[in-house]
Amino acid sequence: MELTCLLIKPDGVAEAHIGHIITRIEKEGFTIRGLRLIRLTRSQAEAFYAIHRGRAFFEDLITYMMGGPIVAMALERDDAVEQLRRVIGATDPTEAEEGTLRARFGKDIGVNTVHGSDSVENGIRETLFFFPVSPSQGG
Ligand code: IDP
Ligand code: MG
Repeated sequence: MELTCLLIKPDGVAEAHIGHIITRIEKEGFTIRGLRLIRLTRSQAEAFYAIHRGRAFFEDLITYMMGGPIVAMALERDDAVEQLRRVIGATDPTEAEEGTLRARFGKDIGVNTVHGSDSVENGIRETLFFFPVSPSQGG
């Protein structure tokens, strides 16, 4: 079993897609080990996306992620990282496969509704970021 981190970004929460996304995640065989609604501070958003500091889109990304509450989830299943990336689709919604969450709800390469961890290591790091005790204890 593997852990990965799913975020429903501010547009997904504001446009009332939480229920759809959770239903899809459950249908895809993920077990929700942690779940919380949180509004990120600037320092939290910058820490979560520290790897992108210095990129041209960094400031827009931070402003977007601070713009409203998000839903963070710790998800478990076999091959969780790769399977979640399959469900969310490509970063740019216009390039995301039909049926993926980003193809359905994403606006553009910046405002793309959901986040999924990109490696097993980041799956652990990112779930610990939101659920510092233990996701399996309900965060
Ligand atoms: P990912 O979310 O598919 O893993 P990353 O390259 O890790 O994509 O980028 C993190 C987030 O930064 C993206 O989901 C998107 O919100 C934003 N982003 C990435 N590339 C661009 C860009 O070229 N322009 C604007 N925003 C971007
Ligand atoms: Mg990424």
